[in-house]
Amino acid sequence: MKQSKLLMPTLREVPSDAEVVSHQLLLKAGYIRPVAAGMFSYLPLAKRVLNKIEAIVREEMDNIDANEMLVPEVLPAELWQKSGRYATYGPDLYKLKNRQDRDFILGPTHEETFTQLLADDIKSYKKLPLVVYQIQQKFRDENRPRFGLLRTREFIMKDAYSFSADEAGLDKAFHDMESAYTNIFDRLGLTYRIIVGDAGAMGGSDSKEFSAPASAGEDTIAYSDTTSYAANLEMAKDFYERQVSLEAEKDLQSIDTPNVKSIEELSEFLDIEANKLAKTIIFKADGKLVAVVTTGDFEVNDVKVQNFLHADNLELADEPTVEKIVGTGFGSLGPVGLPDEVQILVDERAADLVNFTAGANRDGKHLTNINWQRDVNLMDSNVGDFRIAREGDLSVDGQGKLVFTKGIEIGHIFKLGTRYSKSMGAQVLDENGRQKDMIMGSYGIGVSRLLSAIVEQNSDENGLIWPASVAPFDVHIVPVNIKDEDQIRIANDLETTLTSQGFDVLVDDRKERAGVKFADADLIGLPIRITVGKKATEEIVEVKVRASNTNIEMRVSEVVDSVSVLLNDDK
Ligand code: 9G3
Repeated sequence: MKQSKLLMPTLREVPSDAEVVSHQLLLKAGYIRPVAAGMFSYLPLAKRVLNKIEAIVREEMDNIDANEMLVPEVLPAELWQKSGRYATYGPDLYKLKNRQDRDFILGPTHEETFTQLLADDIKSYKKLPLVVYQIQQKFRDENRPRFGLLRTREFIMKDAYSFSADEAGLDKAFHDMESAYTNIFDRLGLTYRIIVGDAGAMGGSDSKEFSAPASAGEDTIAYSDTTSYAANLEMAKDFYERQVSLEAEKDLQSIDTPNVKSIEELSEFLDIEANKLAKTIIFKADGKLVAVVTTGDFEVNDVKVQNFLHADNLELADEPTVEKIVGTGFGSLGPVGLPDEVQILVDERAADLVNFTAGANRDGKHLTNINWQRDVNLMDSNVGDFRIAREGDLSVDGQGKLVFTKGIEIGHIFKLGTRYSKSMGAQVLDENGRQKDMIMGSYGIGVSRLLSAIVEQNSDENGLIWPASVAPFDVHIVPVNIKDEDQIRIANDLETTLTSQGFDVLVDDRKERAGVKFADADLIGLPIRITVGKKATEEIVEVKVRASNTNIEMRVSEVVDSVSVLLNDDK
């Protein structure tokens, strides 16, 4: 392709709202342009990279006998009313009306769509297992889209769904997907960690997350500094063994704590360590109030709470709601005297507190010498790990300390079970003629997010550095002076020969100074650059490998073989 024909609007400066390297470089190099907050156009260079990423994804999906399909992006609300998610998903779910005033959504994911399709057409276990997938735009009205393609309101996802008649079928699909994902991410040249989803139950897993280390990553990964334990901070567990205290129970006392709201203020006011105080946070889980109690030195982990409750939607209750139901604001909440409608979950560290202090659920008052057995009707089944693990704490495997790092979630695979087959009526007759819910798995890769993840792991101060497997073009031919006959002849001959060898070639035929051409070449980051300059008269050109920044002079006749070697090493 001739660069004079390529839409590649590079920028001198980068807009200040671009905070991470991948966002800055993809804008500067003319790969993406914003249309609205969290919505981007993929310009020709980005589209070429996406095509190559998707081709690799397709190859690996087809290798495990997954069926590529494509379902509508606009979905009837009825489909999500059947699963119950239409009501429980909050503002992230795009909703719209059609001309007959019927309710529709923009699909954020497609468990319901595919499960309904299978439910309608697959009735016998003999037809299972089946794996289907698509590569398609998803829509999530993120509250705070940011970091370019890392968190958007529209994004391209490969979403796959497996349907089987038994657990063994699910385990096989899950295993096949995991190995397909490792092939994909390896071929993309990405560094990544595989994180067991339910980190608590070491060993067996109901989900695995693929996390690419990067400072721009929004996820915090906690890993043990001496073992292979690694978990998303949302799920990470520190080591804790339940204790029984021998301290004698003291009488419950109410104390006036005017204007004492936070744990720090309370700790100061009473001169009691935070780990001896109880912190109470109230959530709305699918509309119901839940109070979660932890010791004052830990934060409540809302993901662990949501998973424990199997809630579709979990959000903090707002203060007016809390005041109406509990009778006090955030600063005086505690486990004693909560209305029966408020379920209480207690972190195990807080459950071991004796004669402890917490809000009295009355403005400006706290209670001291609280003891669980006597003062709170707490069900043992509501005691668990509801805390956010802390860096430096002992890792849950009892070895090593937890270390935190930032990661980009590039893939996530889930054992779903029958949650959707039940609600969508996807059953098959088993070998004994009995109706059985199909057993499902769902498997996602953030395809457009991968663009940014690759850039976050492959760039330098001059610009992008594409691995050969996904580069928009394989070779960048840069004739320095387009008025020089020798240079143009050699450039065109090389383009013809390399193209005939199956390489994608970009020729910078623009009327630009050499400096501009070289800077743009480094910026857009093609793996191999061939500079055709003064030595063209001697049939000598310069080959530059972008990744290692090395320059090699060679005869024109050697170029094609060298390019094959240099690129196939990387492909
Ligand atoms: C929604 C909205 C946002 C969502 C979801 C639903 C995340 C939602 C989880 C998944 C699970 C898997 C198939 C591919 C792999 C991931 N954000 N999730 O279900 F309505 Cl607004 O998407 N889905």
